[in-house]
Amino acid sequence: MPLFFWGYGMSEHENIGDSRFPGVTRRGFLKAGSALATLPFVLTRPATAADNDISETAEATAERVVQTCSTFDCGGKCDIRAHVADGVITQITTRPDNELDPDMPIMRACVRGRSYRKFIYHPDRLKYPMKRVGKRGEGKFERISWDEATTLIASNLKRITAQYGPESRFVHVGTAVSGGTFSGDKMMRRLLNLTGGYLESYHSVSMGNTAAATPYTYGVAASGNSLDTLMETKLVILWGHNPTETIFGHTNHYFQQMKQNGTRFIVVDPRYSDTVSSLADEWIPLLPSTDNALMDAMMYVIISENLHDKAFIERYTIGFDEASMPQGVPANESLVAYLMGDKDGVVKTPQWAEKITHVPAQTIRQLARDYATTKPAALIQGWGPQRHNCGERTARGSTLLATLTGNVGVKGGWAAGYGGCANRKFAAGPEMPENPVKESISVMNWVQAADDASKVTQEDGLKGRDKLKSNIRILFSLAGNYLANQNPDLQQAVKVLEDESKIEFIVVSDLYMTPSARYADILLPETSFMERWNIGETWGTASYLVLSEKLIEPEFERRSDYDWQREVAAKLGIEPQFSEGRTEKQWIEHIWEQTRLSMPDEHLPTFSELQKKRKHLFKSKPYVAFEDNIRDPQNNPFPTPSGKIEIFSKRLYDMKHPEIPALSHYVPAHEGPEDELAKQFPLQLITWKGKNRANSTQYANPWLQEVQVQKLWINPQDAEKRGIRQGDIVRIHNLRGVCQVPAEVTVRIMPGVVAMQAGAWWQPDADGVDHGGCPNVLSSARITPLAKGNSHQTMLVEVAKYESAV
Ligand SMILES: Nc1nc2c(c(=O)[nH]1)N[C@H]1C(S)=C(S)[C@@H](COP(=O)(O)OP(=O)(O)OC[C@H]3O[C@@H](n4cnc5c(=O)[nH]c(N)nc54)[C@H](O)[C@@H]3O)O[C@H]1N2
Ligand SMILES: Nc1nc2c(c(=O)[nH]1)N[C@H]1C(S)=C(S)[C@@H](COP(=O)(O)OP(=O)(O)OC[C@H]3O[C@@H](n4cnc5c(=O)[nH]c(N)nc54)[C@H](O)[C@@H]3O)O[C@H]1N2
Ligand code: SF4
Ligand SMILES: [Mo]
Repeated sequence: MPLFFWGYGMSEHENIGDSRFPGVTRRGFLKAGSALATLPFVLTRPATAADNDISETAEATAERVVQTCSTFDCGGKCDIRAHVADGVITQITTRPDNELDPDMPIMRACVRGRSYRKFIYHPDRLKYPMKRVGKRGEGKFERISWDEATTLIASNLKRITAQYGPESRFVHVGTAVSGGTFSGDKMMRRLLNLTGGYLESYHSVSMGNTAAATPYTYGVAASGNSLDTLMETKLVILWGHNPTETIFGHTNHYFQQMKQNGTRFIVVDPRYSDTVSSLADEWIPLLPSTDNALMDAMMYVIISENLHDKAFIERYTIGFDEASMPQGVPANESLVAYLMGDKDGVVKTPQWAEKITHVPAQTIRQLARDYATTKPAALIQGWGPQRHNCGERTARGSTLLATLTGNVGVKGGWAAGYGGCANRKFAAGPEMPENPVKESISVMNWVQAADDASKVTQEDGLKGRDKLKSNIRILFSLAGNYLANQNPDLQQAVKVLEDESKIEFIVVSDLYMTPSARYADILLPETSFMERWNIGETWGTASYLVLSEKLIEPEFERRSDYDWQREVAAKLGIEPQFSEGRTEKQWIEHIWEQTRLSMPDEHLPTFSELQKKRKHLFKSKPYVAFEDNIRDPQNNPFPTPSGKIEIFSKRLYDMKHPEIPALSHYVPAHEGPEDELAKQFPLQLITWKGKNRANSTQYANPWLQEVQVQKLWINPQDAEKRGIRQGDIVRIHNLRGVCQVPAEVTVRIMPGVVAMQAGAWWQPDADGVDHGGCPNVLSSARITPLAKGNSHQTMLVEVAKYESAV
């Protein structure tokens, strides 16, 4: 059994959701946190109805088996079958093997889906609304009534808006409900827009760097095909992509078939991921953040061996060589000039790249040849490589490779860049009144905007104004753990959160007492997706909608965000405009009807038909991004300034920023292997999204804790140098923080790199040492230069043995 710190070491009897909560002090909690070995807090839960033998329950009552889905941001919208009897979920299964549905990709429940029941029925779930009684962050709360909670929210909204203006109101990242079309997070924005607006934020921490960079090549971001077009593809290069764990719509449905059909898969990743073990014919590890050096050398090989697609380049692109450069650019700025070292004297050979990436020159040469000579071939980049401070360059670099080899706009190829499919269809959402506040910040600016808004500049990401009008004074974090867990550089964030004179009022809704929930002033116990109505939407390249039905009644005083928001709206005198008289279910029916009307050709079922059918698959023809632009460029120019694919981007060139080169070529990353800081902190730490949680959601699910324990992956060479053996407790540190976890000494990670799964809960002891293995104690809040986005993955650390394995 893995060690398990449920709710910071509180036993279930001390469940913080209960008014009997004894007020575990920070000191008490910290002691509990460091008393790991004494094991007083391992979860032992008496059996409840939900744990009953399933077959017995099913026999005893008329069991209903309902296809449904979670609305998590987990990459999938799988075929979940909830077994419901007597108002209780008794079992979760998935599409049975004998149920044939030729139209629907097979989406079997992953291990997280199989564990939903434990997530929903766990005794540590929050039960009652609570208000903070200790210092902010201390974790002391007391139970209050819903009337008091909504009165406090309404009165603070009024007071803070009157004092600081609507610009002081902020709704935070909260992705646990973003897989559904309706959420408390969206409805909060609606409520705020009806009462003066709020400070909007932009940038997706998931793939915002890619989304910002891709249009500089193609004019638009979405550049993925539907995956059915890849069935004949002979070679797929998965570049920092791990869909065996991250799911990505119905990717695995197709990849598994392709594998059986003989498609060759190569994976470029510093880690031997589950995708490498399940799909790859070849694994190419490279040092994190050096992807562009590998790409540059591949382009050098392709061009110097005359393997590039000359006709394609000539017809559709600018910037390849000096003859195809835009006006007003001096000599030696083209791709060929860069690769041949015409300006800097450095020829971008495989030997050059080997030193930077640690990929052997011969492997680079072979990879380049394989990619350029297999027609068509698909280079598909995941989002791990772009969650770096060089992420925009990495994302655009892969588009140049796709272009050189003529893999853009062709069936079986892939344009790289942002791989979301442009013909994907969405459900409508709740109607959103216009936000009267016109300025917006990058999500990366929120700590600064809370600390001292006068310091947030346009260079940092401020839009619509040259200065913010107000600090963030009231913050809603609904279904997120982005105050003190998933956000980078936790220590600087919590310093601002702990200062109660900065953000004056923080409302959090969650199912659990997460590290972020501890910073709430008002903490609200939301219903789970099984206790609400919704419509689930797929990711990226998949395209279908699934009804997420309310299957069970909420227990205790749990309420959906929408439900309490109606009460707040009433106290602000705007309930009729806010709700338009609809219950949650009526909103879902309304949204479904709007979706149906907006796509008459799709023949969507009516809502009552949907309740029987459960899902709707959009039957689109196979879709290849940019096919029209390639077939008939005269009439369908690329939406770039030149109308062509821009290998060289004059728009980037004109920014005159050393980290935004016009060719998106290799530039050493801050805190990459070439940084001076590497002398002090010689290991690169990366994180990955593992199979047993969706970000931090379900972190504390005991079934999922058994699947995988939070550990630091370290190569035997690096471990040996530090006297670290399998299972030893190690401390990972840099100037921002210290984490303490067991070591997994494994060749699954390359030398020079260590890795930890993202999403573990932050559990600091009295000295601030994190015992949870939350990598954001160590990650950096540095903003990417073009997107003004996140770089969670770029960090240098040192690792030291702390205790021997027992
Ligand atoms: N099981 C599971 N699935 C999930 C999620 C989850 O938490 N758990 N989260 C969902 C969410 S919100 C998102 S945004 C997506 C994210 O999906 P991704 O961003 O694609 O997932 P990651 O695991 O962060 O990164 C993918 C791979 O990139 C590798 N990598 C890291 N740095 C580099 C680098 O510098 N170069 C290269 N070549 N590779 C690198 C990592 O080792 C990892 O194997 O996944 C979704 N799916
Ligand atoms: N180090 C590192 N950090 C990362 C990343 C990384 O790769 N590495 N990835 C980043 C990415 S891509 C993302 S998307 C973010 C995700 O960061 P967040 O958006 O904060 O997502 P979660 O961590 O899943 O937190 C969601 C919270 O919502 C709660 N929840 C679940 N269901 C419900 C519900 O129905 N109602 C309510 N009210 N709450 C609910 C869960 O218990 C959980 O505490 O993390 C980012 N952080
Ligand atoms: S957690 Fe996500 S990927 Fe797993 S079964 Fe549920 S919907 Fe599918
Ligand atoms: Mo994400």
